[in-house]
Amino acid sequence: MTETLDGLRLSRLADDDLELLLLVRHFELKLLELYGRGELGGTTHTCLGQEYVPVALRPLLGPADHVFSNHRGHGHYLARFRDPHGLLAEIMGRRGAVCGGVGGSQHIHRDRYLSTGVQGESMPVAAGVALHLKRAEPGALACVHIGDGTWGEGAVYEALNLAALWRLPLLVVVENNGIAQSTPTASQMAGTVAGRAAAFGIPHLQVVSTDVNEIRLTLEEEVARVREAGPLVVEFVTHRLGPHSKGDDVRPADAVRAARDSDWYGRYAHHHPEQFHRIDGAVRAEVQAVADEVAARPLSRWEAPCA
Ligand SMILES: Cc1ncc(C[n+]2csc(CCOP(=O)(O)OP(=O)(O)O)c2C)c(N)n1
Ligand SMILES: [Mg+2]
Repeated sequence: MTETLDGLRLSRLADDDLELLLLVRHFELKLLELYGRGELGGTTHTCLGQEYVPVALRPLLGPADHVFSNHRGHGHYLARFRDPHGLLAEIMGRRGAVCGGVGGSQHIHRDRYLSTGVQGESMPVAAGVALHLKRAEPGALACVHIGDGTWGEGAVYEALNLAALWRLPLLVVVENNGIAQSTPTASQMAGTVAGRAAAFGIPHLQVVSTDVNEIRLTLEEEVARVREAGPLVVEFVTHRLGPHSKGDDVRPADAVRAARDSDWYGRYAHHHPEQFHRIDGAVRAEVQAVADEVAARPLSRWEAPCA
């Protein structure tokens, strides 16, 4: 799959999709701002630049499907639940937190959604859940998000092996942003993600586009096939716009510039200015209101296991 002819044009989205994209963008920017002011503790990894991945996948996944997220998971959570209050409360340790404030940014459990900060941990867990789904709830799938650097974890291959052997309904979404913390992918990965999937006989699809409509069209049938036929690796070629977590961006200036040039945000504003500015302003105000309201809440208390 390649970009459309002018290389950068983005098709017009439904208002609802654009709202979600912008919700994730402004939520993440707000987190970095709150950190900068010392109002958040712990750590956080923003998905700035990668927001379109879970937004594109959203209508392709149903309530019976499980989503396994990683350390860069705020967009995955917001695309699933549209719950910025619960997530920010979790990160800030305030009342109304999704997991009582003990999970923080990286460890969230809600219904059929689970995230982990331990790289690679989710792959065998997702494969196990996919096995259960195949037996008990045929038609449902397990979707697991991992980064390019996580292909350095052995657990990934144990899970791929069994997923292929047992034809498990496992959708592996690789967000290949070309870097793992401070190590460029080219410096640590021999071969390719495609080659590694092929070694297990698992189909692989590479997505270069950042156009949500186009991505959905490409993936719709492929994801449907996972439900019946077995695993699929979808590799998004994407960019990390921000630092790895907070102030730890050690990339050379040209790498940061290349990431910014690929960003959907400015391009969408350029191509669809009226819709963009109308919704962008509203979502900025919404996120500010969420931050004000959540920051004013009392501290969270651990009372019962999270949902
Ligand atoms: C098992 C394990 N080792 C190391 C870390 C520390 N760590 C957190 S994120 C990260 C890099 C992950 O890179 P990638 O998979 O490409 O995801 P990205 O951060 O680029 O989204 C590392 C080394 C960890 N969380 N878990
Ligand atoms: Mg990476």
